[in-house]
Amino acid sequence: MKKQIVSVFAVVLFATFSFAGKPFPADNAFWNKAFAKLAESQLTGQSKQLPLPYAYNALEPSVDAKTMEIHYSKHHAAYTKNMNDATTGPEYASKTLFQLFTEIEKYPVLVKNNGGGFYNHLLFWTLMAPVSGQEPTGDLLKAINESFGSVDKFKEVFGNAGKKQFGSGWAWLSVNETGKLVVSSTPNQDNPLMSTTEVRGIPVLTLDVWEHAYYLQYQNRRPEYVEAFWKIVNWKEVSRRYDEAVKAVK
Ligand code: MN3
Repeated sequence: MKKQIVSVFAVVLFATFSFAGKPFPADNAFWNKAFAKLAESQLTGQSKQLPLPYAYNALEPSVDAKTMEIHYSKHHAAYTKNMNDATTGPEYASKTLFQLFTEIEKYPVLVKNNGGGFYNHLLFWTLMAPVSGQEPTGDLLKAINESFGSVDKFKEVFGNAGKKQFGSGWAWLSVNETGKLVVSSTPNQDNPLMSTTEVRGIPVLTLDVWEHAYYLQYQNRRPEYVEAFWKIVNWKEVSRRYDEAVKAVK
């Protein structure tokens, strides 16, 4: 009996402290604190493209070399230049890119579109690799099973987010404010780091479903492109980002 009272007391105490430390829904202060713990937290509106971590033809046959070349050297380069041009004002000098994202409604749509375009692609390149047959393992695998039931079920949910996104946009797997994995999609160059996005979180996997990402090779067959993506997912990097994100929201 005494033990029961103690454990009930402990649960109430824990619940109180959890609530006090983590208001729901998570606010901008919460996200800014979480984002500051990420490896990419030093990015600003004046950041540069990183070198592509593999050759343009390295992801064939899932993604053809010409698409990779145009996507990286034209599209991503343009988002980067346009972001840099749009963020030269003094109001951007002391802000990181992630700080801008947490109050993105305060800035011109040019900053949102090109800041998103810069970051989303920077992230996307790291999440693919010229490997095949990799699957999620360890804590990431456990979390996927917990949130979706199985890896196959997760792939179906994420794949549908990409296939069904109307027009241009992105599919996302993110760690939300409670540390759980969630799938979502966004239009344009929006992402889950932005205050204007319905499902907020720290992205750990993403897929570009703009036509420029697949049209040369797949034309209107977006579902084929989405299926081919699973052959080149860099699960090691997804795991690293998952571990980092879970620590950041704690
Ligand atoms: Mn793109």
